[in-house]
Amino acid sequence: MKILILGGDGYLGWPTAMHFSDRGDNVLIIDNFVKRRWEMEDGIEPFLPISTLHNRVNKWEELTGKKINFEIGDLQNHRFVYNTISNFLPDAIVHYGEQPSAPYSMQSRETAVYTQVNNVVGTMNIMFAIQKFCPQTNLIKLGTMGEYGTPDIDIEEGWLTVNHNGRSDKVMYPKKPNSFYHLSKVHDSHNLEFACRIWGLKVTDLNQGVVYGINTKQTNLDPVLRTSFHYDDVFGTVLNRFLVQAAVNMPLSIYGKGGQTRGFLNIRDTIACVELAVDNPGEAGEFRVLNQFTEQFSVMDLAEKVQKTGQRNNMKVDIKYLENPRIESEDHYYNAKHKKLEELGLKPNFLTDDLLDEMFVDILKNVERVNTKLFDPRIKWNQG
Ligand code: USQ
Repeated sequence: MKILILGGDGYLGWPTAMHFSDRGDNVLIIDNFVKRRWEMEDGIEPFLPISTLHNRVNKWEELTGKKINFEIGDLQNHRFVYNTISNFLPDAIVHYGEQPSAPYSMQSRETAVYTQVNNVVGTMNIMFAIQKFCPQTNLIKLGTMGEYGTPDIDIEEGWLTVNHNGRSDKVMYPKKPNSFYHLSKVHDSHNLEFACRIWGLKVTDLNQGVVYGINTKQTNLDPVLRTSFHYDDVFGTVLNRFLVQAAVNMPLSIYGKGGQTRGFLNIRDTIACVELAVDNPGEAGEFRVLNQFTEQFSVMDLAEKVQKTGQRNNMKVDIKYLENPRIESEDHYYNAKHKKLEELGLKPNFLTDDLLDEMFVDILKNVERVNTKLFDPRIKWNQG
């Protein structure tokens, strides 16, 4: 298959590109390296140094004999998007090419507007290019579980049947997200659902939970192939941050009461889910939504798991309750459905003690790389 990976230089995009190349697909990456620029803006570095994309694809070819091609360009530039898609005519497009951080989007008016313009316009350019040049293409769009927020009722997979005044209809599940970033994905979902209805596009929206993990089968092959693992306050996700904090004997930074509950998944399962969506496309005209996570935990559950991981490795781990920099519920009902990917064949990698130990030991090996100044949350939701 011809597979186009948007955002193929990123934390998830690069391992996904190698995975499809490994199984023999013809992979083309698009990236504009802007994530590397955002890191510089906020004085952030990934845990371990990341090679240039040129070096990564060269190393990949040297080790496997397989070629990953890439085009450098911005999805906001529709001419670039049209040229690349009309030349490559992909069978599937995997779209990770967005600004992915809630804190980044909440820094200022500029970063909020930038996040929404970048994410919404990029996705619209892709939609229009598919409609114009390859309407059969299977678009797999990375959405987020955060689109739903934390409603006081069960979360369904994308759609909800509503009975109202004696009549019934299937509507998109109501959205109440917690950041301008999460809102950008809500806007994408609405635009894509409309494109399915009017043009008959084939779109799968993967509403992904919080991803953790450092390695995949392919990133383990060579240090040049590793992916960018973050523990900072802007791009680091909660479990990744806690494991790094524990490794340097710093207290775990629980925001507020720690009752915030989310869906979580291993980076290896991200790739498995995307593969299932590529290999099992939806119908033309169908806006298919799959909730992509394997287990739900509260922040406090994770802190306790990391404390125990420390104990197993002879380290004492403390907890610190910080004033929550975000505006979010800290104690709430949460029950999100996530059956459809398992029905397609997903075999989850659960968060076992062995998996926690493996990540923790990997971090301990390079503990001198950690910049402890990057733990404190600098961005506040109410700063305006
Ligand atoms: N949190 C802490 N302490 C920390 C960091 C985070 O208590 O040191 C809390 C946050 O307040 C929040 C929860 O942990 O309640 C999750 O925060 P996060 O930073 O791990 O994840 P989030 O901002 O929700 O965003 C991440 C990814 C985003 C993806 C989303 C999936 O950055 O790209 O869309 O997870 S989801 O959360 O399901 O919307």
